[in-house]
Amino acid sequence: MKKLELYYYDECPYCQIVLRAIDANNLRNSVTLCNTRQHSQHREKLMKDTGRSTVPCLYIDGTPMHESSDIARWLKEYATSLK
Ligand SMILES: N[C@@H](CCC(=O)N[C@@H](CS)C(=O)NCC(=O)O)C(=O)O
Repeated sequence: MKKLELYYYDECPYCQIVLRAIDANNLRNSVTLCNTRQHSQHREKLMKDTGRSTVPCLYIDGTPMHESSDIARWLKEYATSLK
Protein backbone atom coordinates (compact mmCIF):
# COMPACT_ATOMS: atom_id res chain seq x y z
CA MET A 1 0.00 0.00 0.00
CA LYS A 2 1.22 3.46 -0.84
CA LYS A 3 0.98 6.42 1.53
CA LEU A 4 -1.46 8.87 -0.10
CA GLU A 5 -2.10 12.41 1.15
CA LEU A 6 -4.31 14.91 -0.66
CA TYR A 7 -3.62 18.60 -0.07
CA TYR A 8 -6.83 20.42 -0.93
CA TYR A 9 -9.52 22.80 0.19
CA ASP A 10 -13.28 22.42 -0.22
CA GLU A 11 -13.93 25.64 -2.17
CA CYS A 12 -11.56 24.59 -4.98
CA PRO A 13 -13.47 23.03 -7.92
CA TYR A 14 -10.37 21.13 -9.08
CA CYS A 15 -10.13 19.57 -5.63
CA GLN A 16 -13.75 18.48 -5.93
CA ILE A 17 -12.82 16.59 -9.11
CA VAL A 18 -10.18 14.69 -7.15
CA LEU A 19 -12.45 14.12 -4.13
CA ARG A 20 -15.07 12.66 -6.47
CA ALA A 21 -12.42 10.41 -8.02
CA ILE A 22 -11.44 9.21 -4.54
CA ASP A 23 -15.07 8.31 -3.80
CA ALA A 24 -15.72 6.79 -7.23
CA ASN A 25 -12.74 4.47 -6.76
CA ASN A 26 -13.55 3.61 -3.12
CA LEU A 27 -10.30 5.09 -1.85
CA ARG A 28 -11.69 7.28 0.93
CA ASN A 29 -10.00 5.12 3.59
CA SER A 30 -6.72 5.06 1.68
CA VAL A 31 -6.16 8.82 1.34
CA THR A 32 -5.37 11.22 4.19
CA LEU A 33 -7.02 14.60 3.58
CA CYS A 34 -4.91 17.67 4.39
CA ASN A 35 -6.99 20.87 4.21
CA THR A 36 -4.65 23.78 3.43
CA ARG A 37 -7.18 26.46 4.39
CA GLN A 38 -8.07 24.99 7.75
CA HIS A 39 -4.50 24.08 8.74
CA SER A 40 -1.73 26.54 7.92
CA GLN A 41 0.94 23.89 8.48
CA HIS A 42 -0.37 21.97 5.46
CA ARG A 43 -0.20 25.10 3.29
CA GLU A 44 3.31 25.82 4.56
CA LYS A 45 4.48 22.29 3.80
CA LEU A 46 3.02 22.51 0.29
CA MET A 47 4.80 25.84 -0.26
CA LYS A 48 8.07 24.46 1.09
CA ASP A 49 7.97 21.29 -1.03
CA THR A 50 6.58 22.64 -4.31
CA GLY A 51 7.22 26.38 -4.22
CA ARG A 52 3.50 27.10 -4.62
CA SER A 53 0.25 26.72 -2.72
CA THR A 54 -1.71 25.30 -5.66
CA VAL A 55 -4.17 22.56 -4.84
CA PRO A 56 -5.05 19.81 -5.44
CA CYS A 57 -1.74 18.13 -4.80
CA LEU A 58 -1.53 14.39 -4.11
CA TYR A 59 1.53 13.15 -2.25
CA ILE A 60 2.33 9.59 -3.29
CA ASP A 61 4.82 8.12 -0.83
CA GLY A 62 6.00 11.68 -0.21
CA THR A 63 6.28 12.77 -3.84
CA PRO A 64 3.88 15.56 -4.81
CA MET A 65 1.70 15.35 -7.95
CA HIS A 66 -0.26 18.38 -9.21
CA GLU A 67 -3.05 18.66 -11.80
CA SER A 68 -6.51 17.34 -11.00
CA SER A 69 -6.82 15.37 -14.25
CA ASP A 70 -3.44 13.65 -13.73
CA ILE A 71 -4.34 12.87 -10.11
CA ALA A 72 -7.80 11.50 -11.02
CA ARG A 73 -6.26 9.31 -13.74
CA TRP A 74 -3.57 8.05 -11.37
CA LEU A 75 -6.15 7.23 -8.65
CA LYS A 76 -8.22 5.21 -11.11
CA GLU A 77 -5.18 3.23 -12.24
CA TYR A 78 -4.03 2.74 -8.65
CA ALA A 79 -7.46 1.51 -7.54
CA THR A 80 -7.48 -0.95 -10.44
CA SER A 81 -4.10 -2.29 -9.34
CA LEU A 82 -5.48 -2.96 -5.85
CA LYS A 83 -8.24 -5.25 -7.15
N1 LIG B 1 -4.87 23.05 -13.50
C1 LIG B 1 -4.93 22.89 -12.07
C2 LIG B 1 -5.64 24.11 -11.48
C3 LIG B 1 -5.54 24.14 -9.96
C4 LIG B 1 -5.96 25.51 -9.40
O1 LIG B 1 -6.07 26.51 -10.13
N2 LIG B 1 -6.17 25.55 -8.09
C5 LIG B 1 -6.45 26.81 -7.42
C6 LIG B 1 -7.67 26.68 -6.52
S1 LIG B 1 -9.14 26.32 -7.41
C7 LIG B 1 -5.29 27.21 -6.55
O2 LIG B 1 -4.68 26.39 -5.91
N3 LIG B 1 -4.92 28.50 -6.54
C8 LIG B 1 -3.78 28.97 -5.76
C9 LIG B 1 -4.05 29.10 -4.31
O3 LIG B 1 -5.21 28.96 -3.88
O4 LIG B 1 -3.09 29.33 -3.57
C10 LIG B 1 -5.66 21.59 -11.74
O5 LIG B 1 -6.48 21.13 -12.56
O6 LIG B 1 -5.37 20.99 -10.69
